[in-house]
Amino acid sequence: MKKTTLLALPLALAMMSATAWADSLVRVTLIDKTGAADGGNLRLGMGMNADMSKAKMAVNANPNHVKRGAVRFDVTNLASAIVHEVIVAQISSEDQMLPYDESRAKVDAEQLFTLGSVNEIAPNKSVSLTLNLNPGKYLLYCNIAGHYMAGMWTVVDVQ
Ligand SMILES: [Cu+2]
Repeated sequence: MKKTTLLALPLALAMMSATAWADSLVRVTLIDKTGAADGGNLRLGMGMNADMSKAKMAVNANPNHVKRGAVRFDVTNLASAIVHEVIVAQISSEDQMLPYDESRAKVDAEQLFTLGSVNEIAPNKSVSLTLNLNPGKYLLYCNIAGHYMAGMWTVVDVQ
């Protein structure tokens, strides 16, 4: 009995720290309205003054303002059939246009300051990512071909 208690305590502490470690929690949901990646002609990238109500796909972050420190992103793919991903990159402004490779229909991620990512999130799956963030603006986007221009990005402000 005593041995069980001694073994269970470190495990309980480890589980607590895994969930309580972050200073802030951002719930991120990935959605698509079409059920198919047909957003090829959309031009809904950041800094393009696009009408985001036309977005076929989206990254939603709640809240989108957090304090500096360890920020945990709980990412859930709410799409019915499409695999998505989330890449976190620091940006200087929400008005900037991102480097974009038209032939691949992807953001040129190598030109961005990427801090982390969660790749290949299957429909109805959740993945967590914790990053230590300084004050600034952080782009969350999906770089599966066509998804970014279909509207799959958002910006989180860290203060
Ligand atoms: Cu996507």
